Amino acid sequence: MFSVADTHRSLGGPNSEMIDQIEKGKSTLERARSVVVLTGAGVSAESGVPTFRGGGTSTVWRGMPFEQLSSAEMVQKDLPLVWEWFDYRRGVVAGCKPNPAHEVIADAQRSGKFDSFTLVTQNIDGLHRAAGSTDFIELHGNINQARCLSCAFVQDLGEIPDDERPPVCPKCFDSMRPNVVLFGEGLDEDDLLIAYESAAACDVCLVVGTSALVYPANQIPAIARREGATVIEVNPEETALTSAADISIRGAAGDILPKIFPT
Ligand code: BJW
Repeated sequence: MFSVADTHRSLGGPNSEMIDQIEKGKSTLERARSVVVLTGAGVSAESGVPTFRGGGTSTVWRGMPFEQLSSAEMVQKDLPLVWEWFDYRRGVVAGCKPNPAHEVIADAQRSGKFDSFTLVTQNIDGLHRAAGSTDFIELHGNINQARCLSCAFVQDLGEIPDDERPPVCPKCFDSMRPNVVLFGEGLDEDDLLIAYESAAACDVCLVVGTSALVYPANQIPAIARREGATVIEVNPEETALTSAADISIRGAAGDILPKIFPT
């Protein structure tokens, strides 16, 4: 006699442990009142946006590791190169559409099923917004904006000619940089505080598609768990968070999220 899990296994589908984890994730979210969702690059992988790490590799562009390109030091050293790197990435993202993971998260927030729903993303790609999410925290900024090095004025890149690099601030005429948070830079304190407070108050923290290596975003699930929340991880690979997650689902975000969110 074969079980459903055996049949899935023989067809190369999810095994019984994975089915069990999906069921646990689903029932936990069905009971949840207050949810925090933390997303990383993996949530956009099925849309065609490359991740930074994962699969044993780390992004390199023109022979340089991304940690060097996406750093506060590089803004000081070579701002035009930083713009080339982000314009290249903007070109990649421009051809990408939200996938079922972004869509399910937006639906869940709109559904009114939860008393509180906070979406916190480390992604700068704008795909949560494109999927219809409206009220969320972009912890690491937005690839489609520039920010003045002097007065911090923020402008949409759609309003700036593509060949004006670095863009010139319309307020104080200093140079502008991409409005993203690079290695060695602090995050917006208000955003971080809201993310931490939401994590401390939630009953479920769902962590999707992040290696959980980057501080301080990786403190969000730790805070949630310390304050008694159930932490669910969705990722095809084991991560720095896996051993501390209550429920760990090995799989792609676009496949798993539609299976675990209440409809
Ligand atoms: C799928 C999937 C699918 C694939 N479905 N999943 C030493 C120790 C501790 C901390 C530090 C340290 N030295 C320096 C620091 C601090 C530093 C840090 O954390 N470094 C660590 C890497 C060591 N942090 C900072 O500098 C932060 N600022 C700060 O801490 O200020 C105070 C301070 C300053 C200096 C020293 C000490 C303190 C700022 C961090 C800003 C990060 N910015 C970046 C770049 C943004 C701009 C850009 O895009 O270029 O943000 S770095 C990069 O990593 C990007 C991401 O948002 C971030 C997180 O990556 P994420 O999202 O987790 O992606 P990946 O690629 O890592 O993982 C993808 C995952 O998806 C994988 O697990 C896959 O398996 C999975 N996946 N397909 C679901 N279909």
